[in-house]
Amino acid sequence: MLLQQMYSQGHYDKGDLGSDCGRRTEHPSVRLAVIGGGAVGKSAITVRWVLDHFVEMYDPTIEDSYRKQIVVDGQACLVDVLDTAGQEEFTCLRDGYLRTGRGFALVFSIIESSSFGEIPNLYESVLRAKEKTNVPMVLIGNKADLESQREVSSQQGRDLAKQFGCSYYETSALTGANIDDAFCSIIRCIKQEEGTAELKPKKKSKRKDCMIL
Ligand SMILES: Nc1nc2c(ncn2[C@@H]2O[C@H](COP(=O)(O)OP(=O)(O)OP(=O)(O)O)[C@@H](O)[C@H]2O)c(=O)[nH]1
Ligand SMILES: [Mg+2]
Repeated sequence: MLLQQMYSQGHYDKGDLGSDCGRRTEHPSVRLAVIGGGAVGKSAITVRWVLDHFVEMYDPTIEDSYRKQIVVDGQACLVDVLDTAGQEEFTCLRDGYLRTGRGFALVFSIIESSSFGEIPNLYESVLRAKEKTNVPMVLIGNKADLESQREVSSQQGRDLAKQFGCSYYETSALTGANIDDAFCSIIRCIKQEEGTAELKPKKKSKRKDCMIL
């Protein structure tokens, strides 16, 4: 299947295929890394966001990169997404992406409390690597469609995000729920940090302000 080949090669550049490629260089690019434990759905939410496709089969990631062009709050930008390994044997790659990522999606699975338990350590690793007390981040509780198997409550997720000073989203790569909002939130955080955009929080739904080109 063509789609399978594109993302298993580890790089999918939507801009290369889209009609907007001639303008790509005009837009600032942001680099974000999707991090979390094994099998929590990091690849699935990334592929859902970039390709609007649900990856049903579990194939542990070593490291894959994707590129997507979007408009957030009226400003076009290129997003480089690094889908990282959750399996322990690949933690040697961690230093690299912690250093190069500008923002981080911290992902756990709501049906696996141990994956939630791993998040504080990951959070600390990010702050240590960046040597900062505040790094653009979003906390994501994935597999929200599997409500009957839930082990981590929404309140636990919200409380942890509050401690981190970031937003919390419950997503489903299966249904696509909240995926755009979660990724757009982190891009806003990166832009705010970079000071490249004059962003005023909107009162209405954020979804409308995140447009995929
Ligand atoms: N029902 C449901 N299944 C999901 C969801 N997200 C991921 N999965 C499934 O969970 C399994 C693991 O998903 P992956 O995206 O490969 O997990 P990962 O975090 O990338 O795993 P590593 O690459 O090993 O770190 C796959 O079988 C996915 O289909 C979701 O939101 N809902
Ligand atoms: Mg993966």
